[in-house]
Amino acid sequence: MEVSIVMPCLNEEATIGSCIIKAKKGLQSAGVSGEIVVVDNGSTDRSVDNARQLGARVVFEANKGYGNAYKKGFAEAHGQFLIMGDSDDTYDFSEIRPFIDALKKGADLVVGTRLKGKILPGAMPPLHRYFGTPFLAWLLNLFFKTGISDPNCGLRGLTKDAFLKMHLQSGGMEFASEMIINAAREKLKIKEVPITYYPRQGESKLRTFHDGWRHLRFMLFYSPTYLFLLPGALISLIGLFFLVAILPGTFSFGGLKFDIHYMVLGSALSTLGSQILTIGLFAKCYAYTEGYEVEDRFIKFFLKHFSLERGLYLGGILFLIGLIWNIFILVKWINSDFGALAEIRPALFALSLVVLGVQAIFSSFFISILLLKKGRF
Ligand SMILES: Nc1nc2c(ncn2[C@@H]2O[C@H](COP(=O)(O)OP(=O)(O)OP(=O)(O)O)[C@@H](O)[C@H]2O)c(=O)[nH]1
Ligand SMILES: [Mg+2]
Repeated sequence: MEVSIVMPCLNEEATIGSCIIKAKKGLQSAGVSGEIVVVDNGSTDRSVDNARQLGARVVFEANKGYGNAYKKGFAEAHGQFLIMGDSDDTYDFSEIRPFIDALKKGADLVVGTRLKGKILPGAMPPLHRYFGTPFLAWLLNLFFKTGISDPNCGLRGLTKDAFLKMHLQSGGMEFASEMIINAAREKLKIKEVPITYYPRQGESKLRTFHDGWRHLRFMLFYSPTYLFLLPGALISLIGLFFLVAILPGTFSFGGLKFDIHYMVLGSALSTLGSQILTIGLFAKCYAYTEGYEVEDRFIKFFLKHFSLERGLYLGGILFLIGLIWNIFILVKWINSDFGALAEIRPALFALSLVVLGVQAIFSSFFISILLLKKGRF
C-alpha cells in the first residue's frame, strides 16, 4: 500500500464524513493506492459510525490527546507514505497531491503552511493568526533553525521511515512541534507546501493558552541553551560586573552612585546566574549521554576539556582565595580588639568566591556522574 491518510477524531460527526470523501478524491487524483485510518479516543457522537459507513478503518486509542491519537494511527497505518490532517474539514484532503509528489521526490516530511497559503475568513482567530502561530514559529526557528513558517499546521505528509526515526513522545497538541524539532535533529529532508485553511464546524479542541504553553514548554525542554545557558551567562555577567566594579569603592556612572546595595545584588546575581548556567551544563551532558548529537561549539569545547579534576582545581582555587581573604579580614578584626570594621566590600567579594568555588566543586562531581555512562572516567 502506498499511502495512509490518518485523521485523529474527537467528536467531529459534522465533518468526518466530508473529510473521508475528500481524502478518497485526493488519493484518486494523486493516482495512488491507499487507506483512510480514523483514530478515535472516546467520541460520544456519531463520528465512528459515520467513518465506518464511508469505508474508513477506525482504530481506538485509550489515552486521550492529539499526539496519542497520531502515534496510534501511524503505528497502525500500512502505507509507505503517511498523510495526516484534522477531521474537522479545515484542510482539504482532495488537494493532497503536492504532499504525495514531494514525498515521492524524496522529502521525508512535508509540512503545509497556511501563512504562506490562504486563510479563509473565520478560519483562524486573530490571536492565533497574528500572535500565537507567528510567535511559536519564530521561537522554533530561533531555537532549532528549521525554516518552517507554520509549525502548527496540521496537514502534513511523512514517510513511515521518517515516523520511525522521529521517536515521537508527545501526547498532546505539542506533538506538532515535536515532529518538526525531531525531524530537524535527525536531519530529515523537510519541505513546505502552501495550503488553504477553511473555517471549522463543530467545537474546537484547541485550548489556546493550555496548548500554546505545551508547545512553548516542549521547545524549552529541548533547548537548554536558550532556557539555561544564555540567561545564566547574562545574569552571571551582570552580577560579576557589580561585584568587581564596586570592590574598590563606590562606582559612579552617569551621575548615579552604586555602592554596597548593588554589590549585594551583584553577589546574589552571580550565584544565581552560575547556578542556572550549571543546570544548563547538566542538561547538555544529560542530552549527550542520551545519545543526542552535540552541535554547539561551546558545549563541544566544554565536553572536550572537562575533567572532574579540572573542575575541582578551578573550584578549589576560587574557594581558597575567598577563604584566605576572609581569614585575613577575620584576623584584622581580632587584631583591632573586635572593634568596628569597614571591610564589607572585600568580605562580600570573598564570600561570593567561596560560594562560586563550592558550587563548581559539587557541579563538577555531578557532571562527572552524568558522564559516567559515556565511559569518560
Ligand atoms: N482522537 C483524538 N482526536 C483529537 C483529540 N483532540 C483533538 N483531536 C482531533 O485532532 C484534530 C485537531 O484538533 P482541533 O480541535 O481541530 O485543533 P486545531 O486544528 O488546532 O484548532 P482549530 O483551528 O480550532 O480546528 C481534530 O480532528 C480533532 O478532532 C483527542 O484527544 N483524541
Ligand atoms: Mg482543526
